[in-house]
Order: sequence, then structure tokens, then C-alpha cells
Amino acid sequence: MSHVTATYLLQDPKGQLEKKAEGIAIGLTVGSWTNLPELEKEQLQAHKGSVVSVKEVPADEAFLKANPTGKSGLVSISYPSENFSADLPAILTTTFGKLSLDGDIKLIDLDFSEELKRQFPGPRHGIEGIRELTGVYDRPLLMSIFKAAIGRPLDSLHEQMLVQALGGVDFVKDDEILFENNLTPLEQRVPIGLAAIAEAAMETGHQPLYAVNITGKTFELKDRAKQAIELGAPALLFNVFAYGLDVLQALRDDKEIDVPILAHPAVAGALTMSPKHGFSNQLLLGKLLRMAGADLVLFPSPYGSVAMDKSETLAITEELRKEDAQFKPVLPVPSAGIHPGMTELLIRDFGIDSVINAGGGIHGHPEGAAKGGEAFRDAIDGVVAGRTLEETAKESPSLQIALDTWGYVKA
Ligand code: 1AE
Repeated sequence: MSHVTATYLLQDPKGQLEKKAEGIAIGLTVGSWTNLPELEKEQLQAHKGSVVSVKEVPADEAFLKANPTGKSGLVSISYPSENFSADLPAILTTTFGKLSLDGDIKLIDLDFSEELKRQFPGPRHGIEGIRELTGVYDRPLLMSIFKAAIGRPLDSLHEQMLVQALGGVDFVKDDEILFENNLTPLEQRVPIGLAAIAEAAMETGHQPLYAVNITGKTFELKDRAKQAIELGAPALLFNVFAYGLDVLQALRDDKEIDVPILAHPAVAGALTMSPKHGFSNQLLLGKLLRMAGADLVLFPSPYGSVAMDKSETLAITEELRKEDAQFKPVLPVPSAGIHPGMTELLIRDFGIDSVINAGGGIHGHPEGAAKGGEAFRDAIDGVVAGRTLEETAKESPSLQIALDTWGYVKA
């Protein structure tokens, strides 16, 4: 039978974990059970949620102090797919709708039966597709973020794009806070950005993919994405959590929107960062973004300005890349506060099939963004060839300057 099994981390002040689990399984499905007549039970059997497992885990001290009989547990409940349509809004409302508001409870995982999983698209391109599009196969990709884009006119955008592309990056992405605006509207931003990339490619022979931020009201997004693609946008950036996972899936499902989609984690922290509430990072930024169709997923690295716990970043990465018969693997993009001195650490922790992504760590290079990109490219090539950053910097003045500026974070 097709189903989804939800695993929750919860705290029950009364310490009755089994009873709590049974209450959820019944309450979120058939509503009541024990007092129903036999005939009704028979009719509703296929719709009834069932408790799969209950495992007590150590409760936190503050909770135990306030609730001496309280217990904390990992509870798994299976919901039959007869109860919901095969879309994430229905599945999330079933498994974590009202329940998300009911005390200390965090949704850790959703396990989909194969039949249900087949209703989701997964990434269109995945890692292999991105490698083909960029022509880069043997090293982590390098992405640069537009900085200082707000309030700047098109000629500034052209200049910034040119220097980023000259540095040899593989992707340039809009800043996630760049929305439709009068100074750099999409219809002018895309051709001017692409012209700057072509100009740089005459010199470098290397052509980064420009990921254009798709913004606006939900029902305008598809048209805006198609407009960007018609203008030549080779990739799209999407603030998925400001809209919802199903909106990402709608973009992915549209055959005309056939370029890679980069999922930005803006707003996700509000949904994942509490240890007692919301979703696990692994589920939201890993499994569900992959199912809904992201090709690249940005998340805070463990080392930078907006740090995420290392175990969480590795769990997201595992979800994005693990072997799956249906979904292509996704490129993890550990981000925020990344500079060239972290390259060894990033490659050790996230491997070759990842993207090194920097804004300030490229634009803030004392000799400009082109040298910032160059420093990263040299650092990446050096690490992949088995050299330390110090050794590589002896032959790369731009990397040496980057290490002098930001330091060397040794693996
Ligand atoms: C987690 C997303 C990081 C991001 O979008 C961003 O703009 C980072 O900028 P920097 O590299 O910290 O300057």
C-alpha cells in the first residue's frame, strides 16, 4: 500500500509516548477509533494512520525540570496515501499541519513509498547535467554572487559581471535580494549580463552560467522564468522558501523551463533552526528540495559568517547526492562567508561534486573580483592536485594576497 511515514522528535510532558503517538496517528487520519462500530472500522481501515515505532531518547534538562515525568521520543507514523493527493502541500498538511503547532515537535524525516515517490520529478539536470553544461568534470565548481547590486544601474551590473567572469568562475548568481526593479529590470539585466560574459570569454575561453533571480508574485513566476530563458538565461535562482516547495515543483514540471534551478535557503532558517520545532535541515533542504526539482541547493557552510552545524550540512549533502533509482543527484552549495583560505576544508568535507560559492570572498579581494575568482580557481586546482594552499600560493600571487587578507583555515 502506498504511504508516507513521518518521523517526529517530540516531547510529551506526561511521558506517555505510545499514547501520544497513537493519538497523532488517529487524530491526523480517521479522527477517532476505539469507540467506532465494527462496520465503520472496516470502512475506515484503509485510511487509518498507524504507529510504526516509538523510541525514547534523552530529554533536555530544562524540559525535565519543568516536567519531571516527561519523556522525549522519536516517533514514526505511517499515513496511507488514500488520505491525500500526491503533492507536497497535501502531504505536509497531513503529516505536519496542525501538529506543527502542537507543543514541542519537530519533523525529522518523511519516508515515501516508491509508488508515491514516482509522482515527483526530482532535478531535471542533476550533477551530471550541470557538468555537461559547464564543461567542468574534475573539480568542484566555483560560483560568484553579485554583491552591491541594489540601487546600482545597468553599467555597474555589466562591470561587475565582467570582472566576475574574468576570474574564471563557473556560475554567477544574482543576489537573492535583487528583485524586479527599475534600475536593472530582467529584460535588460539578462542581455547585459550575457554580453559581459561573452566579452570575458573572448579573453578567458571560459563561459560561466548566469543564474537569474526569478521573483515577483507566485502566479507571475512561470512567465518571468520563461521570459528570462527566452532572453538567454542559462540558469535560474529561486527563493523557494518564500514561496513554497510546490512552487519550485511547478517551475521544474514546466517543460519550457528547462534550465538548472538553484534553490536559495532564504527564510528556511525560520523553519529549521529550532531544535524542538519545524523541519530538520536534512529533510527540508535535502530530501524535499531534491524531490521538488532543485539542481543545486545552497545552505550555510559550517565555517562562514552564517554557520550551520557541520553534522547538519553533511546530512543535507548526503540527502542531495545519495544513490537513488529515481532522482538525479543534486549539487550541494555550502555558502556564506566563504573565502579562498577555506578551499581545502570545503573540498575535504563536501568533495569534488560540490560548488564553492562566495560573494564577499571574491568581491573583497584587495585587487578586485577578477583576482578573487582567480585566487579561488588556483586554490581549487591546487587542492585537487594534492598541494597545500601555501604551496599553491607560491605560484599564485592572487591566492597569496587572499590568504594574507582572510587567512588559511587548515583542514
Ligand atoms: C547561504 C546563502 C549565502 C548567500 O546567499 C550569500 O549571499 C553569501 O554571501 P557571502 O559569500 O557571505 O558574501
